Amino acid sequence: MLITLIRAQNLDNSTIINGFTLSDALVDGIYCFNASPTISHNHIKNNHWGIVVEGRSAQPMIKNNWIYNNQAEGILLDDPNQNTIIRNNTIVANGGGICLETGDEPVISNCIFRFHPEANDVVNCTVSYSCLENTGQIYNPADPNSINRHNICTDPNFIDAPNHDYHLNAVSPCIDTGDPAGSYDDEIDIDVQWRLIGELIDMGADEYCPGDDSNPADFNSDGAVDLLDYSELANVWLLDNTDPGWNALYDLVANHAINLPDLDAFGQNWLWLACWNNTPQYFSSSQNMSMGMGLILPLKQTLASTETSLPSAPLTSEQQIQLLMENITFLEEIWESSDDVRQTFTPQQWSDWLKSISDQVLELEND
Ligand SMILES: [Ca+2]
Ligand SMILES: [Ca+2]
Ligand SMILES: [Ca+2]
Ligand SMILES: [Ca+2]
Repeated sequence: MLITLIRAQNLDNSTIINGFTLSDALVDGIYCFNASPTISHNHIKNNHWGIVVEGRSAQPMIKNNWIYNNQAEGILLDDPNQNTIIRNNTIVANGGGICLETGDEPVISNCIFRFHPEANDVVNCTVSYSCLENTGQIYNPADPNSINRHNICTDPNFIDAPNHDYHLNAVSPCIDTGDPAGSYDDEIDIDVQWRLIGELIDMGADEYCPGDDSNPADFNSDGAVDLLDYSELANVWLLDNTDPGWNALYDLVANHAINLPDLDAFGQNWLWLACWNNTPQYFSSSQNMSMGMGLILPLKQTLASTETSLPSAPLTSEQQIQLLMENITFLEEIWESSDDVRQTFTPQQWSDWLKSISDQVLELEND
């Protein structure tokens, strides 16, 4: 067994200690001495201390960690810099939560403290926008300002605390009760989900992800409705339930056939992203965004004409032909304009898709 798992000493703020499980150290999970790393998205458990911060000449940022089951404090502060920031950590079932041994208070907010000897949640320092068991941080007559710190003292409603699953369940009072004035741009939670789902940031390291985590048009279940799904739809285009290869997955508007109502339904979910998906596979970078926007518009415009008329009133043959021709133009344009499309699909796949549509146009014209 190691005494200290990570020793961060005299490091500047370019160091990031991210994504580790740090467990079973005889002394410290992380010992941070006069160093300013960002410590984020770690599971720090079963050590003597979780994190020890010491020294006035540095300012670590400790956020979005689960810190639990450590024998002594989750975080011990020994004469830290007052600009040390500790926020959005879930600090649970340790000998204590955060203890300031000596020195100035750091800034502590948006944390959850639970299952500690009650007086040990937070010792010698104050917290704000946090969930505690220790009522002294909620309103302390000797400290009238305590009421302005927006702390709460209720069960955080973890999904499964006995098995160390400290995600928030749907009724958690920690949802949307973090500090509204904080800056959380581009931040992710312990699950690599976006922060700021819902109205406000949540307390603790988990941002609660509501029901918007799946979509029937996300055929490949990667958390995004994009060209990859469009391609799957293309592969089954115009099949009905008597055809080999029929799969009801694609029959979004259930009529035992994959046809225009399904394309319409697909278009309405176009570019949907699951709340857990912060890395959409297809439109991941800003350079792709312009292409994404280019895609949204023609598809939506193309499909808009069907929105009010499908599925209740069938389109006339002329309307169907027009819709299909617009789709062909749209697909030709994105093939020409996008390197990404050409790298993702073979010319054969793309022309098969186009041909299947133009075949349908011919069929309609011959009727
Ligand atoms: Ca939220
Ligand atoms: Ca989450
Ligand atoms: Ca998908
Ligand atoms: Ca259908």
